[in-house]
Amino acid sequence: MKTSARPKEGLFLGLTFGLIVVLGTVFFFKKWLPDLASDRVEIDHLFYTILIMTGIVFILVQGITGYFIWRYSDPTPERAVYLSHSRSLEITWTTVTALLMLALGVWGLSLWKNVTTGNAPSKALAVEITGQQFQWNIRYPGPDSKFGRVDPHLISDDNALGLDPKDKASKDDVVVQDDLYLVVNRPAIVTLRSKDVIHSFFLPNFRVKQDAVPGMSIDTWFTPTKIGDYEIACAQFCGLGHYTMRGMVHVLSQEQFDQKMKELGHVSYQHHLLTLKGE
Ligand SMILES: [Cu+2]
Repeated sequence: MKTSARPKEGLFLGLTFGLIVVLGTVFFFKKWLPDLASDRVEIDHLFYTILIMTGIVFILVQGITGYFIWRYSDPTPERAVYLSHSRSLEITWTTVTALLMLALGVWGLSLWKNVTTGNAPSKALAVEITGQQFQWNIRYPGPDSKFGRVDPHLISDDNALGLDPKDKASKDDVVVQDDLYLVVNRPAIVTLRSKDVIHSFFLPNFRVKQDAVPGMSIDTWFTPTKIGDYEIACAQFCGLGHYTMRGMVHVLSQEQFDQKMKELGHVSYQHHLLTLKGE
């Protein structure tokens, strides 16, 4: 005859796992990514594929665990079936998991190759971005489409990148802080560098995140697809002012962009250099 009641622990733990299932389901359906403004839609596909796969497994495992805790906390002698092992079950879950991981790995690697070393179209807009505590120095090659020479010895408050005023190609380079101008539907190749510590160039709306490492030049490319203003964040803790290391991407039409470059050509550091030299 059944006399003893189910112990409180079983009920409590069972309900706790039930709560995890409820919360897991709520978070599963939340909006995970900000509005997409670039051509990197495949990153979203990969992200949501992984989220759906792991989300379903997570919710199932927590739910079944909670149910078993509750079910077998019943002190009436109903024993669970003892299973030492099952070869076919083990082979199945190992193979299926391995194949899924392999597929995700191959997909992820080919995607990564495309956004980092993949060939950007030749009409791409070239921009060089140098991280510095705590700002983004953004350099455009100017009308000659050539980045001029820089020399670390020439770095000063007025010349953040050490542009060499004796180099012709440097003269028309445009350097601005924290405002990145790009052209809608025109691929952009960003070359990332750093003057001091590791920073991370993060454009949430563009699905772009790439470290800027001292001593290295790292390229990444993407195509903005929507006109508008978007955030640039530093995603690598880089010092006390890290939280202030914030900029904006302004996606413009080609005409607006050309106009902007003209304006900036007159206020950039390059202009200061020429003024200093009395030219
Ligand atoms: Cu930083």
